[in-house]
Amino acid sequence: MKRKLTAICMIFATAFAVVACQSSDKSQTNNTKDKTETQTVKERIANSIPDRYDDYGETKPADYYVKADGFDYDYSNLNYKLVWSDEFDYEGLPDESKWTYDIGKGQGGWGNGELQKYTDKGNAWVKDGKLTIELRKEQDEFGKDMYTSARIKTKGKADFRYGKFEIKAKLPKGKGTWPAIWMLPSSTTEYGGWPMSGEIDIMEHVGYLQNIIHSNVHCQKYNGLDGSNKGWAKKVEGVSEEFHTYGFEWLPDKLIFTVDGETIFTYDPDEYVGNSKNVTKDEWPFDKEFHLIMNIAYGGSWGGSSGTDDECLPQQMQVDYVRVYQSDVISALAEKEK
Ligand SMILES: [Ca+2]
Repeated sequence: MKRKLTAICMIFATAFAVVACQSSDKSQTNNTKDKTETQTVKERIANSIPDRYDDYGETKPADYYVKADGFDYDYSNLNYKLVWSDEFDYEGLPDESKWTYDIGKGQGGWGNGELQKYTDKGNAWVKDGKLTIELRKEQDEFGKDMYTSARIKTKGKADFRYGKFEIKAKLPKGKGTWPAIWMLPSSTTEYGGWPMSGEIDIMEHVGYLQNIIHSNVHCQKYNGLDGSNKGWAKKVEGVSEEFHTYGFEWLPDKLIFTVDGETIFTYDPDEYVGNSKNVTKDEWPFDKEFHLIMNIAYGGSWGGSSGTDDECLPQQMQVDYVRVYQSDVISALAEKEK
């Protein structure tokens, strides 16, 4: 859920995910559920681009070739080592040496039309070995209903390039809820603003599709603006009742998404481009540092596309741990390619 624009992507991803869930054919077709809706959203996005993305970098030429194939490593022997984690074995606010906040309603473009306001006080806390992010309805100073939640991220505290990520979490439930565990680039100077520098959605869940876990990749060539983002979805029973482990393995030539160790989706740019020599940063901007983000949104372009139900509030996402592993083998390859 990248809020930075993720929102948008969601609409398409949703439809796409539904299609994905119902089909055994893994062909990645654009979501053409509703041409009219697609057009409307595209227009809306186009109109808002000057405001939304003016803090991003310049567009680079499309033929900015990157190495996304031919890395020589033994996948069965990567020797991953834990390099960063939060076990949430303390009490109080999330560890400020590891986490920071996005605050507000997404002014400037990352809000996706969502209803909640993100705070840095009261909507995220650590207790009993777990992080809790709470989405709730409360009253503002004028007595008007408002929704608050939290969106925490490691940006500037822990930025990663390649590795294996494991997040054990229990998700909120109810129409309109839209929790996400995802990653955005820590700098867009090189490849440009969304979607040029990419987005990695490790786990997204929308309340009106209970127990369907979505993983998605956005980049310049394939993204939610036209529903061409690449991803898949998987039915996982009890995501709001039990903890499940959402995993992401980021290799120099592919991205692998898992739930409880089972693969949901693998993004391999060669599959789409045909010839690995033709891979550009438009299909593979995933050779720069990204950071982790966790949040619960309410409503918005995807979460709210079937309405919202305040009766379900408050809702929480609980996270038992976040663990990041890296491989010396991959790090050495990556260093060579820099
Ligand atoms: Ca824990």
